[in-house]
Amino acid sequence: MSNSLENLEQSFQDRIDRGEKIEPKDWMPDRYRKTHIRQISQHAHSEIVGMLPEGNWITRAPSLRRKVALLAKVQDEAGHGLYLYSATETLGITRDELTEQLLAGKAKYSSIFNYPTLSWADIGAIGWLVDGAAIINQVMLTRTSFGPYARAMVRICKEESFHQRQGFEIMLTLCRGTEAQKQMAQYALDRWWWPCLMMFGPPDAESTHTEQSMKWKIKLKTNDELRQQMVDQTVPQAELLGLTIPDPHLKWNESRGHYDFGEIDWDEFWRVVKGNGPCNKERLEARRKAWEEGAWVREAALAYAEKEAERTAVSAAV
Ligand code: BYC
Repeated sequence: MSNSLENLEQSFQDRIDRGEKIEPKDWMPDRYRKTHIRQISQHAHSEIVGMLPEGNWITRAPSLRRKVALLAKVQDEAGHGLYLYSATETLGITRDELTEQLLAGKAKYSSIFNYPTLSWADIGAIGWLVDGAAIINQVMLTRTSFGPYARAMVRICKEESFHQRQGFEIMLTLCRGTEAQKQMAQYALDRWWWPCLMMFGPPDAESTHTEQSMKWKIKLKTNDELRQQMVDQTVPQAELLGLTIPDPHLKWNESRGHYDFGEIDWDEFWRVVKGNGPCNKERLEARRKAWEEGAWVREAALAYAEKEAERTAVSAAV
């Protein structure tokens, strides 16, 4: 490495160590840029693909109130995707390129959205657990070192916190309802619990990016630390609901001050990440269809923008 590049990298690291935010026009190491394009775009794709499992229940929500709340939640996810695509674009890649990467299977999105939503209780479980996990991860990201990402996360976290409450309230209503409703809630917890713990990513020892991302303060906590926080936070909530977490090894550990929990099936996680989960093909197909059917909207918006630019140029010349 040349001396001047070494100096640049050192002063970049010094800025991070001082807690300064990095902005799009600042000098940054190529790997920092690429890591952010990867992570923020994967995050954006997760928000957009994440609309599908819940969207599946909008027409079947059990009441008008539930329908309005679910509709608002799913629209929020679309908004989150848009802020995050915009934050990624500040790093010199276009939204079209990002979408092409997703549709070609080159970019990932969260494993959790490859599971089906089989009953109304799944909508409660997603809000309670999936958004619960998302908040734990994303509160950390409000203090991440890249300015546009950190700022987008502040607003996203506020909305996620409403999402989690609406999910928990659905679960509470079901658990206080009939025996069949409570069973439906339990069955949803049984199916979503382990995939939610997988959302935090592979164990630290197998996480390829954690060490570098911690140095750059992209991540402020490791995958395992956040996963533990999720377990510790959720156990009392499940107790309040009167539901049983499907883990016979779950036990409070006095000396650690945390819950111990059972082994995660990492083979299942990698199967899902590599495209072989229960709904991977269906999810990508839905995105492909939306992209193709939306082509005319993108073309029309572009034509309109060109006309507007011409009009502005003409009136400026007069
Ligand atoms: N699913 O070195 P690691 C939401 C990949 S959306 C799939 O630990 P990193 C919501 C990882 O990409 C929730 N892949 O990676 C929306 C890497 O592969 P590549 C999404 C995963 O990046 C709607 C490899 O495994 N949240 O909140 O340091 C409704 C090694 O992993 C997963 C975000 O995206 C996974 N679960 O840490 C409701 C938050 N985990 O890229 C809710 C932002 C890992 O080298 N992202 N992989 O091919 C992050 O914080 C980090 O990217 C992660 C992973 C903690 C997820």
